[in-house]
Amino acid sequence: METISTMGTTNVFEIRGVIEGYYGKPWTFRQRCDLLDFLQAHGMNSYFYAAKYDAYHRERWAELYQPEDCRELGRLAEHALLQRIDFWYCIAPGLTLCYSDPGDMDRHMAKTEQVYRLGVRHVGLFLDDIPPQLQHTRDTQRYASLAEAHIDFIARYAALLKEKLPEPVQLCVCPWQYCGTGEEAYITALGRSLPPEIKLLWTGPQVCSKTLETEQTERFLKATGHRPLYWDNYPVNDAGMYREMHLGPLLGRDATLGGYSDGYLSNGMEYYECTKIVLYTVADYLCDPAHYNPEVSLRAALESELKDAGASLLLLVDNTRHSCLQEANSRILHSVLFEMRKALVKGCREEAADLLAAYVLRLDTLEGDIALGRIPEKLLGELEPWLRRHRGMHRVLHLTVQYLRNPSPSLSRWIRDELDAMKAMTVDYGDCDMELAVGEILRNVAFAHV
Ligand code: 14T
Repeated sequence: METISTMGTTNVFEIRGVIEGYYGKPWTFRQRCDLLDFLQAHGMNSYFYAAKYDAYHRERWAELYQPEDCRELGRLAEHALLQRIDFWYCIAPGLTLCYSDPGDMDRHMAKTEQVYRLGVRHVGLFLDDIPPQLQHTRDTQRYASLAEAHIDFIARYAALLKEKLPEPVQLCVCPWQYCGTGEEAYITALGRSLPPEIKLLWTGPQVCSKTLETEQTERFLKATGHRPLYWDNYPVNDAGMYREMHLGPLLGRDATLGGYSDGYLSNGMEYYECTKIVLYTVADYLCDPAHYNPEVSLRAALESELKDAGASLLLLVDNTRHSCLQEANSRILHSVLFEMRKALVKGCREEAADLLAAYVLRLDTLEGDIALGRIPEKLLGELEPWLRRHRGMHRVLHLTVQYLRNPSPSLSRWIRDELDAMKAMTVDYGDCDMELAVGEILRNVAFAHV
């Protein structure tokens, strides 16, 4: 049942939810239950289980779950039902599957039936991130292309779902090619051959798309005969993005997208607590795309999770928001450095020191909040490498204030050592301008006693 206030309007996404589809440590049972509660509380309705590093989802897709895993999956499906969240169990057999082998289809069906018995009524067939060529001679003899093999396998699978399972089961497919325009040969052929009730996942123009636009969606529909079910690769930070922490709000998704797609799923980060912060903004967008305000939503998210400490954590968040959605990082720090440079150009060193000191004071407040236990340990644990970088920056800026007020060669050396130590840290952090600004100061501010 639809409960959100935007019910009836055309731009609401039908499927609204989260996909656990990243490469990395899967979320725990407790985190997944917490997520299901969160989804329900925030107007979303779907959870896609596609944990790349659950061996039984991908590598050992052909094997059935052991009884203990089964119990846990069953409890999860039950919890989802209780919260009225559709639980989509996704299987990714493409690494080894022989499409034309009846034995492989049997194994695939047996796995489906295993989760069906646990209460699953929504399944995904995932064919992403697999070799682009058919791997088995049997298949190359039978099919002219990967698309043809996929079309045939999906059609037979869909028929078996209807034939063998007493209750209806919804099916979605993640195609081998999951991004672009929709006009590429593989996806056009696949889309056109599948009936519209089989949903097609799509990440937009890129794997991690900077924008998702209604026009792109219409083009996709025209080419494939399907409305895309958006798999949005945000905030996910796996693969080449592992140095980044994506705490920025959702950006760049058209307000009218919901009326032109089958739904929207956000792919999470393995850092569950951090993911949740971003999901507040995703939920705000999904519930009322036309009035979504990213910055307001982000502040509200931090406040809901952290109460008063939210405002101080915003300082760290501000430096960890670089992603495919947005190159710019560190709005707050940038404006401080900008004002400081203006003061220095005028020759007002005291004014520059005061401006920076005010920022350092805010950083002190964050440390105070941490010391007082106002920021949950779970969140701090996930943020550890980024927090370490943040603290390095804090030390440098603190010393720079002192240096501006009372420069000395030893202080200069100390600051340079701290900056060098930070270079060894392997996280992306939005304060590179800080290094430049501090470097300038060290070069340009004369020592009083020289
Ligand atoms: F199927 C998809 F829609 C999809 O996005 N697949 C994976 C996904 O599991 C992963 O979390 C995401 C973000 O890295 O991108 C896809 O995986 C890739 C794609 C690449 F182009 C991993 C590495 C790549 F170079």
